[in-house]
Amino acid sequence: MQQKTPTATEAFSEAVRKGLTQYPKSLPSRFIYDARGDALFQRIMKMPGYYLTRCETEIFNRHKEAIASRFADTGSPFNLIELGAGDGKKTRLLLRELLRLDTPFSYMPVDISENALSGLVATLKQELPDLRCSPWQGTYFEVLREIGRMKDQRKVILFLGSNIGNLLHPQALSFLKELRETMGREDYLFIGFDQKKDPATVQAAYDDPEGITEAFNKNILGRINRELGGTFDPGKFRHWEVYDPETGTAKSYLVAGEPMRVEVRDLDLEVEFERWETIHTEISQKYDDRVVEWLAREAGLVIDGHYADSRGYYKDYLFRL
Ligand code: AVI
Repeated sequence: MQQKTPTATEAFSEAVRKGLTQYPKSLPSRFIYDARGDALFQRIMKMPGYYLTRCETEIFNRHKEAIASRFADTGSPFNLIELGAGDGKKTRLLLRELLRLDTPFSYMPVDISENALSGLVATLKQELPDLRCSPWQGTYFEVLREIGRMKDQRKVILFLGSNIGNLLHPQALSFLKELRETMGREDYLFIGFDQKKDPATVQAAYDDPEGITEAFNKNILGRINRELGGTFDPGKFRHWEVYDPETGTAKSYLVAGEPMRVEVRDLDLEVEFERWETIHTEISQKYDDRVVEWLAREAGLVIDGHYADSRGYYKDYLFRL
């Protein structure tokens, strides 16, 4: 029997119930992203301390010819599938370069947000009228199933922005293994991995003085209030960021500043908080070559090249079977 895919509200409800009734409490970071969360993340990407986006843009500016010619190196047509395409700003640098080459390709931006996709398609129509573009709206899980059916067509899969860093190593590994299952001998996987660096630089990227990251983190509470009848007072929680330079893991928490009882009416749930009790909301993993090599080996992939920014803050790796 085929399992029914839960609706977005069911998945959110399930995660909130599970996360707030366990000890220590936690909520999955993917639920930070509704329209407000998306807008806050756009502001984060422009913050002076949030170096990740600028580093990947620098990599694309510096290496776009080399990267595009690797994608097109077999000379056969391919589908360029971007997981979590968002506004596709950085990718446009590569798309422009790919259009200059002779190899035909189709761009398939994938995103969970219909809003983000329609904005992206409109921009691409204007800026790159010759581009063949077939957007897909869906979760990574649904999309992986579809990609798996495209065995006869060559693929280059993009997963940019160090989005992989929001997954724990075991989750990242199973995601890589699932991607590997969809790949053929001539396919590539191109992934951005934020690198280990001065701990103060990482800390500052996730704890800005303006409080934009704090608002982003607290949006998960706002979303519970808006969508599930929650009674959280986000002002009573503190945004707390911890970076462990040994493991390379940056962890975001919301810390209760006083004891409280919160209701989530639609779930018929009452949650107690003691003073200083935490909700763990996000990890942002930082990597080095050794860890990326380990992930690749465990997933049955080979690293076939990598591209770094001038400071070595960030790397995009090219994987194949
Ligand atoms: C989307 N993701 C890669 C961001 C990151 O750096 O982990 C999300 C983010 N969280 C706080 N600031 C940015």
